[in-house]
Amino acid sequence: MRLIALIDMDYFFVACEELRKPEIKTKPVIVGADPKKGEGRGVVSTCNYVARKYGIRSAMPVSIAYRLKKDAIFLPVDYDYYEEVSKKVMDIVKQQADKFEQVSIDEAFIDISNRAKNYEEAQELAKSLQQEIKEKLSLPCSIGVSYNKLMAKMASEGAKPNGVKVIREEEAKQFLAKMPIGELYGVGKVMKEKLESLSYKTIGDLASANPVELVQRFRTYGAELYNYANGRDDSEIQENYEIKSIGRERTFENDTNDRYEITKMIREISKEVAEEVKKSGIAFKVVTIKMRYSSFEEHLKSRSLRQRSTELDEIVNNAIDLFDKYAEKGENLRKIGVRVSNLAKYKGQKKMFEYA
Ligand code: TTP
Ligand code: MG
Repeated sequence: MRLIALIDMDYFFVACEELRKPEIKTKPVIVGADPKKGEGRGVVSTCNYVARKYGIRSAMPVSIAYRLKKDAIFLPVDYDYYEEVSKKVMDIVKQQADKFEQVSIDEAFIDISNRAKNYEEAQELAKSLQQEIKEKLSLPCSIGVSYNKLMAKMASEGAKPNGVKVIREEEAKQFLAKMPIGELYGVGKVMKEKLESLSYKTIGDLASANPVELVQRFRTYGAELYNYANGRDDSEIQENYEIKSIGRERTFENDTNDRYEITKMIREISKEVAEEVKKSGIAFKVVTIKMRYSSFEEHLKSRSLRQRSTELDEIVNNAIDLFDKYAEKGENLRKIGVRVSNLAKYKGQKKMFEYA
């Protein structure tokens, strides 16, 4: 029998901060953009459960978080540190797995079918893994256990915080039926609204829909949605999932040294790169531009950012800066490319239907 677990760390970025600043543990803590006394423009990356009591949530504008709790502790994102902690967590998790797939900085699927014979044994394994992470690293996590990745993920949501939840195959449909459609794995905000406007309000509504209609409407996503709503997911644990870089390049219609035209092209291709970055839920540390001249000579210039980013502006500004600094002035360019690398996953693919 197939047994899959999803380990998801609780309020991860803040939990990491609490490790090195234990005195903040009992206070509302937010990691994210600088609130600048309510004028800040960025968002909350995450917050601890004390802060969640005031209604503060991930992805909320930090200005609103500030309004909800002015004297909360606001800390900047220190991605490199969280990644160090994440490596330690994942090293422990890997040891308990037949197969291991890290899906974001704080989440991993493991296949435990050869280590547990049934749901009871799988639950014991999950509890002891949770205990081991707590003892060795003083970090809380939640673990979902089920018969496929989809349901393990759904179970982990139900296990939060600091719990272990098992969903047996025979319980799955009932577990899903009453849940709002937005809770289904893979359904983001846009898809949620689309589905609701078609009167699919609960996962159960979708589970009993006509699959042919869903496919007509949403192509292959329709079939996947239907399967998910019914608790079906055959996808395997993908070991060593890794993309090394994301980039685009384009050849000019006519070779050019016109700064306006070149920076316009840089903006265009950066936008495509940023879209792909968002879609894959990764953050990058290095921005590179490639300049190929009419002579076919090729120059690559890179810049390493102080912190990992997911932002279009960071790509565009650095790419244009690199161009201004390093381009051979007066030489015609034949082709230009923009690439980001030194990537790390920071989010699961909860929004994969957003792009349907
Ligand atoms: P999550 O596992 O979604 O959130 P969490 O670990 O903070 O909280 P929970 O207890 O509910 O699991 O995301 C993991 C980390 O990814 C999170 O600590 C911060 C980061 N993150 C963002 O930067 N932006 C976001 O919108 C989300 C959801 C997470
Ligand atoms: Mg988490």
